[in-house]
Amino acid sequence: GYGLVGSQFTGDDYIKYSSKTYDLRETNRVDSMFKKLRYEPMQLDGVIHTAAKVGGVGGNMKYKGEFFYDNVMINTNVIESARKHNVKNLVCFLSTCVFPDDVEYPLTEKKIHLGPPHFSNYPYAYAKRMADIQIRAYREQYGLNYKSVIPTNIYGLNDNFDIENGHVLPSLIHKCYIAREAKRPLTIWGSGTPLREFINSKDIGKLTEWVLENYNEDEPIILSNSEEISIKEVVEMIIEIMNFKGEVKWDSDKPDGQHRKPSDNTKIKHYLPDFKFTPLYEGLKETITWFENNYESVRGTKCMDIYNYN
Ligand code: GFB
Repeated sequence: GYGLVGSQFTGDDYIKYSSKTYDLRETNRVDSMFKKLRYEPMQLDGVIHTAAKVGGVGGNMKYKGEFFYDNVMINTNVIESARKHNVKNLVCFLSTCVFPDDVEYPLTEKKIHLGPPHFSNYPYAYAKRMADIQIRAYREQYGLNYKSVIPTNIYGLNDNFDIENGHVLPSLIHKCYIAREAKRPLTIWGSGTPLREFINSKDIGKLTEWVLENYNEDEPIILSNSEEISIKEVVEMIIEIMNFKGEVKWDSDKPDGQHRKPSDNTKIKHYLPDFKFTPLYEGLKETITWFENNYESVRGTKCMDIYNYN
């Protein structure tokens, strides 16, 4: 409830728990959580399940076993315990990395299982695909209004800015901050040619609330603005916003990950034709301002002494 996505759901309408209180990999702890919810004063209308072991291409390639086990246990426990405790409505998060690496573009909701995912994050991708299977099975057997969303790369406030294991935008913002403060070169991973779609966590919050209240289909729904940008172009945006004047280096020993994952947002645009996605430049400016104003308390900034970063 307090991470990149969960922190978007605030106010008296929500009861939120953090992984420090309930380790969702432990079945009995998840059951205790749902039992506790029974004694809360408010009617439980539904569950937005945002918990996951997540990371960028670096974390996914380094911790393949953990990414598989943790996410399979978290999702299996939450979906099964919600059912056992009579929860009727649940939204689960997949990711655009679940799609096959070799499939006809654009990526639509029907193509999830049409081939193996990219080697850089297959454990995480398969774990997320199993949540899709579990939800379809529970809808058929129990008639539950459980569904899943497929967000593209999410960025925003309260993200994990760890340089080694974080996603690309928070990692680059953090590295650019260090390079600027320590007057050192800014090193970018890979070739810069891969393409990504980025969606602001505020938009994900609004779209997910709509899905909880209005969407009830077996098939997941993609949440994306379907606007691709190259890593190189997004680096230029970050450098401009952060007023970095130093040298930029490219580390070709680091992975490019998937070359692209162009998602088709026809379905969400059909339901919400007037939804306005946050422009990337505006979203990055807000995220960078927040990061610089909160540096000491931001997740992932304790990973190093900024003046010893090379
Ligand atoms: O967000 P990211 O790490 O993961 O983006 P994916 C990786 C892309 O950004 C690669 C480039 O093309 C990298 O070469 N990049 C450049 C960097 N500099 C950096 C850097 O300093 N840090 C990082 N992390 N990347 C993830 C999946 O894939 O997408 C997850 O692994 C999840 O499971 C997430 O699905 C949404 O976009 O490649």
